[in-house]
Amino acid sequence: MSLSQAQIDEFRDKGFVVVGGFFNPDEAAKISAWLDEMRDKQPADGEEAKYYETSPLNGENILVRIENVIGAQNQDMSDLVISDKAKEALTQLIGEAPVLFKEKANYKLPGCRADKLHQDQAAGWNAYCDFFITMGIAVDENRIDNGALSFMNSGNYKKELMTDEWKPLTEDDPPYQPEDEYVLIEANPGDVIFFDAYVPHGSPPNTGSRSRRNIFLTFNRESDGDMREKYYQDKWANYAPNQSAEARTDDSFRV
Ligand SMILES: O=C(O)CCC(=O)C(=O)O
Repeated sequence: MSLSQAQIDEFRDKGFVVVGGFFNPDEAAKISAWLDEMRDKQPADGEEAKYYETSPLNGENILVRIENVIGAQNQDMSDLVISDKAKEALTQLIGEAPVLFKEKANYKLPGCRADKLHQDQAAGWNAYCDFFITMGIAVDENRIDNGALSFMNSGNYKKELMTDEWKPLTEDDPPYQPEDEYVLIEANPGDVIFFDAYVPHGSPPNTGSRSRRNIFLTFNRESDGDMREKYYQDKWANYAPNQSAEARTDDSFRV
C-alpha cells in the first residue's frame, strides 16, 4: 500500500494531499539534473515543447515551462517519475488504472509571472473528460519568495467549473481570500502533491532569486481512454511552443 487510508481520506475531503519525501534525495537530484538538461537542449520536432514568455517583472525572455517531457526520448526519467509506487498511489486515488493525459515542467524562474488562482479543468479539459488527478513533484524548495503554491484547504469548492473556461477565479495573488480557507505549501525537493482538477490553487510571481521548478503529471481513468496524443495535437494547433526570441507577452499567453 503506497498511500495510507488517512491520506486517501484527506485527498477526498480537500481535493489534495501532500506526501512528503515521495521521491528520495537521490531521485530528487536526478529529476533536478534532468530539468537542467531539458532547459539547455534544443528539442527535436514532436519532442519536448518549450514555452517562453517575457517576464512582466524584469522584461527578460524566460523559459516558463516544458511540456511533453515523458516518452522514449526521456525513457529512464519517465520510468523514474511514473514509478510503480506512483502508479499505485494514483490507482488508489483514481479507483482504476491511471493513464497519462499531459505533463509539464514549470520552471517558475526568478521574474516569472503569477499563476492566478484557478481550477485546472478550466484549461479546456472539459473537451476530453471531467475527471483528472495531477501529481505535482517539487523539484526545488518551494517557498513564499520563489512562488510556492497555495491551495484551497477547506474543501469548499465545487467539483465542476466555477468560472468560464480560461478565466482565473481571482486576479489577486496570495494570501487568497478568505485567508483561512487557503494554505501555502512550502514543499521540499521530492515531495509530491496529488490534487484533483477542481481544487482552486495558484502561485504568486517569483520575486526571489531562486527558481521554483515543479513537474505536473496529469492522469485520467483508463476507462476514459488514452487522450494524450489528441490533447497535444490540439494544444500545438492552438498554442504552439516557441523560442526565446519569440517569447509571449502578458496579454498573449494561455496555459
Ligand atoms: O507552477 C505553478 O505555480 C502553477 C501550476 C499550475 O497550477 C498550472 O500550471 O496549472
